[in-house]
Amino acid sequence: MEQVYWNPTMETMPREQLRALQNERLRDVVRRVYEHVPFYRNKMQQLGITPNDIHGVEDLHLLPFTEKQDLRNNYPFGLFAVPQSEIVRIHASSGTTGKPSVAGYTSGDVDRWAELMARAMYCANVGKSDIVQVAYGYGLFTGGLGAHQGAGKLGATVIPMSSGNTQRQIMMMREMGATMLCCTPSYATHLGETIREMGLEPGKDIHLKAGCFGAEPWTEEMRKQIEELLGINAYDVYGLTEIAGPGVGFECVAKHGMHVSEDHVIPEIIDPVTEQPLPYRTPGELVFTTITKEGMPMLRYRTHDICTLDDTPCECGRTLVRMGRITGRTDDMIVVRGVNVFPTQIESVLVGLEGVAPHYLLVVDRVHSADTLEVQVEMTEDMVSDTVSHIQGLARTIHERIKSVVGISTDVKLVAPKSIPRSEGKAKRVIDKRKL
Ligand code: DLL
Repeated sequence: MEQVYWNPTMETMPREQLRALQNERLRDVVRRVYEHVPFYRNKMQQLGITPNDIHGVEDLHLLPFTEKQDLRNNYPFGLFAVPQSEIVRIHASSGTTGKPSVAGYTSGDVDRWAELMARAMYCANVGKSDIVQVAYGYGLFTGGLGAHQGAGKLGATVIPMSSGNTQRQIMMMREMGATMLCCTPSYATHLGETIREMGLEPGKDIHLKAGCFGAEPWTEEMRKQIEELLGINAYDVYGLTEIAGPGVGFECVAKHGMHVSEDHVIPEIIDPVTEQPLPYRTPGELVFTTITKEGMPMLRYRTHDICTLDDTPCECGRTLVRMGRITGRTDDMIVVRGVNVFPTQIESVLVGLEGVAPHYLLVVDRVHSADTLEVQVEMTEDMVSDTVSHIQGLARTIHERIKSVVGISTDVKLVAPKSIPRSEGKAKRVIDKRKL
């Protein structure tokens, strides 16, 4: 039988056996941070617990949470569990305010992360004979190097493009015959549109067959759009600097949620307000405990990403739980006239609709003490030359559909093609003028 798993032992381990492994690794990491990270020792002492109280996953709820702010307070190396001389790599995620959060990786951490990303890419059918174009940014952001290491582990040929320089990306993709693309979904859309504008045809001029896209929320509608534009299979991949980078969650052929490599991390879903763990298939905030990281282990790290976890068996045969698509972040949510709105809800309405391009921007403001939400969406070239009444009709349709999804009236503004800035990395979907 054709091997469909990069690491069959770990990816299909019976759950009881996996639980035993997690218990052992959890006890080990709790002991390590207690001994080597004053922040965790203090937190545990405040809670009146010692490593002896943690026998396994059933005791996870006793452990303290870790917040992004804790990383900032201990900036830059305060949460490292090993001497700095053992750290071989630093990554950081750019915060909009204050200090970035810094993560340090030992050589073993880098290897394990490459393993996670190799699992993800292998799922997308990438192997030794593939040519992987990495168009995530290289640098402190984990996307570029994360995808690079994963492809390297599979023995694939890597084109380390980094993000941006779209014409050059397409030239390389075409001339090198890239078969796999790694970048943000918003940049994949931009690349796909530019390929079409250049008169190039996927399948004939461009030989991509798959893509691993992540680093920002995206919808099923956006997936279809990208698959059509590039003629590929598009897979979702999830990760975050504090835990490992891309590869923490990865989609299989079923494309029904991302498997979490539970031999390296323990995921939980909690109610973001009460902080109580929630059962499988209930949406809430995703929390991770790393159980194999050496450099900067994290206990119950609050991601602020919203999704569900599902332990029902997957048709691919992996026993690892699946996390659903990220529908938003608790801090991405915009509250307009008391109603919670996530950009992905609006995206699901807009993308794929006849007459509009998959580029949009939400502008929130407060006028005469009332919140307003303007939804700017680009028209296609065809639509621009259509009649005024058709354009108005399209705006009305969008308005009604958004209203039925989010429950509030918005100002829909159809804007000229290419007027919304394109992103090469994570797209900016919201401008909240109330916060300026
Ligand atoms: O974005 C790591 C990454 C790179 C993941 C490339 C996937 C591909 P950070 O910059 O630390 O790390 O940002 C992490 O990005 O908490 C989510 O809010 C968001 N995010 C990451 N992947 C996804 C995804 C990288 N597949 C933050 N869907 C996370 C939705 C995602 N949001």
